[in-house]
Amino acid sequence: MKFLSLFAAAAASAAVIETRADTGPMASIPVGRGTAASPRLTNQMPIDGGLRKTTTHGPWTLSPGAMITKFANIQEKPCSDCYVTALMPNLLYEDGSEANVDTGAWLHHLVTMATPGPGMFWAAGNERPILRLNSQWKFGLDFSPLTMFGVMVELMSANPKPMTVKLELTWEYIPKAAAQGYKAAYVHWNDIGEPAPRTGQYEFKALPWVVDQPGKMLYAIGHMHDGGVSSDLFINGKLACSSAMLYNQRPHYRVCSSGANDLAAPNNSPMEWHISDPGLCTDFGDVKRGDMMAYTARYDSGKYGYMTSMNNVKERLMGNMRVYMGPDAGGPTLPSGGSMLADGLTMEKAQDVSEAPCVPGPKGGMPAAGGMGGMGGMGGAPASGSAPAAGSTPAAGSSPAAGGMAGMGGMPASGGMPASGGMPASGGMPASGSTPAAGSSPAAGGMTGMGGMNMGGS
Ligand SMILES: [Cu+2]
Repeated sequence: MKFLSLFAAAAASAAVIETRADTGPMASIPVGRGTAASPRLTNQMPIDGGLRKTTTHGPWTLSPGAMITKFANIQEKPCSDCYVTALMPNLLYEDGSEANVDTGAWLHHLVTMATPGPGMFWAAGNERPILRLNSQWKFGLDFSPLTMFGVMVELMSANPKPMTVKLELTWEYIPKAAAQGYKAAYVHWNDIGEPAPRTGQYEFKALPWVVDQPGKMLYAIGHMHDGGVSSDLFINGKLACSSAMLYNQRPHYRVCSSGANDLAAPNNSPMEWHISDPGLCTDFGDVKRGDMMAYTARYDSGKYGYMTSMNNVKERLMGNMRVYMGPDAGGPTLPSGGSMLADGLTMEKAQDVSEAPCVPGPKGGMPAAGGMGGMGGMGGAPASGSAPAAGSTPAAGSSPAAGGMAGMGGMPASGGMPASGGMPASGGMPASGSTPAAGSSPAAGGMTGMGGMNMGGS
């Protein structure tokens, strides 16, 4: 229960560890192809007359060192009969200030669901990433008047004192009456499950997926745990997006090392290394029915530290990449086709953290006196040819729907989702009825996990 999977398909992906030599972490990938973070939504101008709304969920109180999972069922949704075009999560204290690593507050995981509609359409770790679906083409997540919206959160405290936090979601949406030409986007999850951390440079692969309808790849980001280097997406064997894991790029992530035993600060680094942003890929190509989508999650323990609990125990790893796709065709957002850059948005560049001071964290780290010092050599040997760390057996043949419905059994009866509706069998696919490849849908693991969750209020 300590580490409950909200993301999925752990059982469904027998991750395979292999080395790969075809490309480095950021080799010749242009801007918009995973090297830079998205601007925070609050730093973006709305696109196509999109409206903004903030919803809050919680609050929840955590005792020192606690890890809690909460399901907030039937939450206020941002809009009805609309397309959701952008989203940003954040974790706040009751006074509205940001609750983050520097004060021992982790938004360990977040999963959002909308049904009937896009299903399990969004997730985040403590990197609190941005979703943006209409930077170039007219797509959004379809929220109908019947759509019910729910949130699962997994929160972790590394704070020596009790703390009370709430989730804030900032949305951008377009009412359907004003959304001429818009169509529903869908998401496909690529997932390696939750392998144990290893030493050195190593990688995990998800089971490939065969694209079942043509469309545009609108948006993709990877979710990994600290230690991650990049989430790489391949279409027919060719690298389409390498979502770099970007560390310590925002203030609340720069925590000073608590000493030589701080697993989050390897090689005597004066600062812990925490993922603050995933590099995003936006409007990065078309897919055809029958294309093979594959995913590799790359880790390097010699370069970055690991996510740890309050008592300095390593958390398990994750690697998933959500690829948001727009079925043909949908017109361009901007008359010229446009782009995020053309619309006044700029990708946020990685900052040089070598000059930025760290702040003492809840574990009592000391502020760094000087620069970062050398990162040292790569620790350990590549895990070439090693057996999968997780050793999980693929749930081949098991239907995502089965897991999804089983999971619903754990939901509150009163005010729950309707039995007939439940979570979409397709687990994040659109209501149009297409079915993801067996074994690679998040629905199985994610929804199964819900069955064992501690639900209800705080
Ligand atoms: Cu995770």
